[in-house]
Amino acid sequence: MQQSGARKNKVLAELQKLRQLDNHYEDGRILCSMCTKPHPIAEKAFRMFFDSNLGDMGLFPGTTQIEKEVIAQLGELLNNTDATGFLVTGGTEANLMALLAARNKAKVEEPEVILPYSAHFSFKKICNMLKVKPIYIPLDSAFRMNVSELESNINKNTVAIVGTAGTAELGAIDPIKEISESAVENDVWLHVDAAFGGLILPFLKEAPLFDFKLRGVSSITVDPHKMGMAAIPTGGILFRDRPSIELIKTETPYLTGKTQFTVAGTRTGASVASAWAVFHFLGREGYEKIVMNCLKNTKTLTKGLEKIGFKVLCSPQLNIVAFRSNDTTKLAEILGKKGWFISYIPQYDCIRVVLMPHTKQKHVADFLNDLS
Ligand code: 0PR
Repeated sequence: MQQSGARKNKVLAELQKLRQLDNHYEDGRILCSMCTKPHPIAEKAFRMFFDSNLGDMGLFPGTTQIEKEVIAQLGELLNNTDATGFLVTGGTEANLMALLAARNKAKVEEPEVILPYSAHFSFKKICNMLKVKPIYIPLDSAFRMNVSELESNINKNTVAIVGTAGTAELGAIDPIKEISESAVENDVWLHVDAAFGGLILPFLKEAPLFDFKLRGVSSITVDPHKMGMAAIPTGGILFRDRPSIELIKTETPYLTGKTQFTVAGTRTGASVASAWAVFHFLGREGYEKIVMNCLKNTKTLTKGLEKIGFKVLCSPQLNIVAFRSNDTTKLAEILGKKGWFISYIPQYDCIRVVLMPHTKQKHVADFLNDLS
């Protein structure tokens, strides 16, 4: 650090220069992200609450109430008005809290978690941190957990089963209904990772069951900073009921809040306010429009790719398209050189494109044009 401070304008100008090195969602070139440009009202709300800290809740009763209201709205969307939970840094922290609760509940010496091969890589970190052994289940031809292999892997050490509603790679939705039946039968915690799909599926006319309507679902990850258009970082974890959060409680006697449940201690209230603002501003109708638009762009891209002759891996259930060519790595390299940010997924030898709200019709047309 330099000895004496610099002038405000100089500091800001230097930051601006560095900011210009970043890529911007508005350019329409970012097709590899599950985050997007937060809604303008999210930015305003974020600024209003930028110094509020949910780590010391008693100091910020207004922000505390906002968090409760956002959780209540998410609970309602996910068919459980009794749900309880928190807004955290993202899907990783949300998944961590769910598995921590499940592990603490089960109290077994050699804990195992059952998850499909398609589970997000955050579970690798989590299993490492929590010392839980991952048991991976193969996928079916639609890249969903092959439930016929589930039962035989459940044993006395199983602390949780994880299903995904919208996988990061292909947007596939595991058969949560069937998984839930197994979870109920075997009395095992079922965590649904709907970090991405959780703010899409409730706005579709026809969607597979994936939420608390299913009796076996104990917890759900749903991230407002993905399709919710809230500020980064805003993840969400919801538990079916109040006793579940007692499993992850830490006493914090000298703080105004007296207890914490989240992994993070100091925790921004700005995220919470940003989610509240977008939820209220858009309402269900606003989200429905955004989701429909993303799905329309998904359809345009899928059709365009097939017309050119690319193989689309599976019919997209969400706004994610995965495709391959004869030489997909080479194609990914060429697209990169042309300035497109796409993901190459080695596991499936495919290119993944996520059609987020910042991707407009024109960008899809430009992308197809370059591909053809
Ligand atoms: N669960 C699922 C199903 C996810 O898709 C993700 C992230 C997570 C959990 C973890 O969430 P956090 O990253 O919020 O902790 N999915 C994206 C991915 O890994 C995250 C992402 C976002 C990647 C923006 C790139 C990017 O530019 O693909």
